Amino acid sequence: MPSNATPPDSTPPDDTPPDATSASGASTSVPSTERLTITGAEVFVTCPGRNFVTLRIETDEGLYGLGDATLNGREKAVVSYLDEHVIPCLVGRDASRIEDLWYFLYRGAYWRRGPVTMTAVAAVDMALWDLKGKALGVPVYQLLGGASRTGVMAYGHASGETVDEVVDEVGRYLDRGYRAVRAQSGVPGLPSTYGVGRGKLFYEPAEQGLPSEHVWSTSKYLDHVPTLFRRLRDTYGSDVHLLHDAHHRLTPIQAARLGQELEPHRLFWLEDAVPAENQESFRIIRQHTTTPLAVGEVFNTIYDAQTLVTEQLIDYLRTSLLRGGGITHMRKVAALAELYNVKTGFHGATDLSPITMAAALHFDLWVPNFGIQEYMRHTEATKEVFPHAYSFDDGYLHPGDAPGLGVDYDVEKAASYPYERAYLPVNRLEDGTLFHW
Ligand code: GCO
Ligand code: MG
Repeated sequence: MPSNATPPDSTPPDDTPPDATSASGASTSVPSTERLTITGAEVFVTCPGRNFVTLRIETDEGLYGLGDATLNGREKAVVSYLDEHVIPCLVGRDASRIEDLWYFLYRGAYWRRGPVTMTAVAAVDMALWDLKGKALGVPVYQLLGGASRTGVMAYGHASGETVDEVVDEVGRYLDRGYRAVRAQSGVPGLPSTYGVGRGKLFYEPAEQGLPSEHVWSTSKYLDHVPTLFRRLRDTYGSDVHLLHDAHHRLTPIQAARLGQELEPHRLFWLEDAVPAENQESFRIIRQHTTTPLAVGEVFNTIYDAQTLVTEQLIDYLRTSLLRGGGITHMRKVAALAELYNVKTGFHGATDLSPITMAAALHFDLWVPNFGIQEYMRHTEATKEVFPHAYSFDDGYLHPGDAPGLGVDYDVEKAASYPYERAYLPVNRLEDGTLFHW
């Protein structure tokens, strides 16, 4: 398009729906379903304990929508993608055409998929759903089809250096009403390992400065994990849902062995047993164990999960709205998964901002094949920057009934927490070989 041309939908199209008042014949306060023209958009970065990237899309009606654009350890890549390549194309377009804009950004880029692109697409998509909810005066879960349940079951993170510490920590989660807890412990003989938190209630793996290096031994880990879950079942019985994350560190046959050894302890799921670039590896695991399998927090599109879902190789799909292109794409992924008895289990680590958490909770409350929602609490400073309507009560989350996503962004407070470079750690085997983190 020549630079002086207007975007194709910048003038009211011929098929503009009649306004709600004249269509119904009533003189009402029915909210507008008409065109919402995007007048501008801004990207904000803040670090209230960790970095978050936020997209705010403004419209001619004075309404704005918010989207999360945080990609842990690669934040500035998404900022630049949005500022340089997405926002200039949004101005003048109709914010109410969510599906059309999704395809404009996905197909229109030619270079599809990948975490940077899909995080940016997700940020726009969340902001557009937020805007549509605000324009119509309803919470987003009502736009999706309404509530399918009264609350969203959440799991928290219990961790500790030793089994005793983890057992105590799981107890603290149960005291707070949680029905489901993920348990991770230090491994004897290893100085540090994935998932062992530095703070209570939240675990923040990214560290300021350049990437730290950890040491890993799969054999030490495999020998240790069954002990942890035996102790947890002995202590708390069979009612609590227990989860575990292997963080992509096993081979299929190692995962098969771990799954078998954990069967007596009846996990809710074993997560990220193997790196899932190769979806076929799950066939091997599946042939050997009935321990339920979850994967997908690093997936970006339906194609990353296609074999896993259609061959029923997994039980839960972890792809969050933030990585999977927003609500528009993930509802298609969830619909495919439903056909094959695969449930959702959205990633909900602290590196997803409260905007993603809010969007996830609207989706979770509606989606028929909901499984569970990960919930790591954000710091108090983060909650001040992102005031939100969602709440936790007795093990369940609820998105609240504010119009749109029900989350805001306090620009002034955010500005007092400037960006700080941070990276996720890397992992090496005991002989120095670079491994999966
Ligand atoms: C989880 C994840 C996280 C990731 C983190 C990376 O299951 O919550 O594995 O802990 O490591 O989101 O940024
Ligand atoms: Mg994980």
